[in-house]
Amino acid sequence: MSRRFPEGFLWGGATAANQYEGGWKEGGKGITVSDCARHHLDIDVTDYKAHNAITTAEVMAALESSDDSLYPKRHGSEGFSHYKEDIALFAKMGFKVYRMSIAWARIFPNGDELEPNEEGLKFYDAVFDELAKYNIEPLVTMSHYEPPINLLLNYQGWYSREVIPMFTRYVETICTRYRDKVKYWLTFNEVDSMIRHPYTTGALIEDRFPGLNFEEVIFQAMHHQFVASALATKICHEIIPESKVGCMLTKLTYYPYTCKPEDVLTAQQYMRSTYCYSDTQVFGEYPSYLLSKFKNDGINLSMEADDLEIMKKYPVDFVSFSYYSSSCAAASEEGKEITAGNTISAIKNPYIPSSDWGWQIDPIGLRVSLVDLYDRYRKPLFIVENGLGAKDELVNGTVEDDYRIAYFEAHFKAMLDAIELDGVDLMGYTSWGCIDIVSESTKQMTKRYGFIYVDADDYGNGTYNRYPKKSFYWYKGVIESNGAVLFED
Ligand code: BGP
Repeated sequence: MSRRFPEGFLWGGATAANQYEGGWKEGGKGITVSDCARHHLDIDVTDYKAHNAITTAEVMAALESSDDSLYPKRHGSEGFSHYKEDIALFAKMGFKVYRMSIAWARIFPNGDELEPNEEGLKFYDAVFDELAKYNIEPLVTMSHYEPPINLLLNYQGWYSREVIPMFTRYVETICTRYRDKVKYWLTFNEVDSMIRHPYTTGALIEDRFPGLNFEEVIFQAMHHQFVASALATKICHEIIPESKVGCMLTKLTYYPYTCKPEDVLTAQQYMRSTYCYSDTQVFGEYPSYLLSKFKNDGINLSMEADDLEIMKKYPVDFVSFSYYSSSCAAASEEGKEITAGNTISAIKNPYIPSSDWGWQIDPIGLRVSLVDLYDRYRKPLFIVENGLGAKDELVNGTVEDDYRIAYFEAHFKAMLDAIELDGVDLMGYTSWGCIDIVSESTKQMTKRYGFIYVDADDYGNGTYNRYPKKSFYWYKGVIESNGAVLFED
């Protein structure tokens, strides 16, 4: 009997409203931070920090600009008008689950309204009804880099405490409206990414906090998201008793560059610097080592009396995460080659290959990550982002993306090893960018992840026609055989 994944394994794919939908002003939607993030195609694609840097002046210029070619997330993959066609293609691949996000600004355009935008609610009703036609289960991210820009302009982003009740009003609205259509939810996408791109995740720009310790501002904003995430979990369980709510972390995996003890210690410290956020959402309290960091770095969070009680009372049901690549860590980076990863720059591992964007390809690292997370949390896991951003070429209406098939094949085998050999409880898998969408970091359309090619360039030019790639048919075979095809000669 050839190997296969467990019965009921949730195979699928993932997008996010800010990178997929476009229609940035349609259906009553408000403007989001992502709509004001322009691309910088002249900057080295491995320079993550530069691609995510932004100032208030640049936001104001974006709000004035009608040149959408500079702001790729305004059109994304034009999913707002193509979603029915796309969902039919997902169904053709056999998707069991589809991870997507609801754009907060479609429901509350400025975030602070008391009444929701009915047109926005209707749009997602239609999306969920389309998914239901094909028995595809939605897995919905409540916040995926889509804070309304109003929260930055007229509040202090997530640093403002009053954003918590705005968010819980949004959560109450969508859980009530979609109580019969959605049972799998994620609260914040990569809550830890607030540290590495505070604008995208928390609507924070340093120049708006003169005289303040910006690191403290970021952790205060993250505290508000932790409270909001716990309240969202509470609300979701109350309105949809059978719901499962997950946290979502950027699974960065670091190897010691050498067996020198100081390199091993550095790698351990780097791993803790991401685990501390999922620890907080899974165990419902700040881990001692994060509290030590706060104390040692002079970070003083202001909390209300029942914040910690709320966080403790409403931990998540499962742990979801993104995994793309692994990196190396060493006590000193002196003389070592640096490369990029998801939201980071790090020491390059000389033993493994890299993508065209410098992200290192390491399927064994996915198994290492699954074992680490399952041993740490003993909660069901869900891989909600994984994939290869590559320069695809459309020839005769398809893309011969054997490189992407090789990436997925190796990662799927590592996943099954983790399940069968390491005892990991893995609920499902949604590949990132199951259809070509705008990159979060470089805002490029040409950093393609999809099983489906979208005819559009980095400036928004193109027909936006969809073309299944070679990997589209390969993934269809994987899903219908529940992975058995991976082990046939
Ligand atoms: C993660 C985000 C996704 C996606 C992914 C790939 O951090 O959750 O939104 O963008 O990174 O990164 P990129 O799009 O920069 O290639």
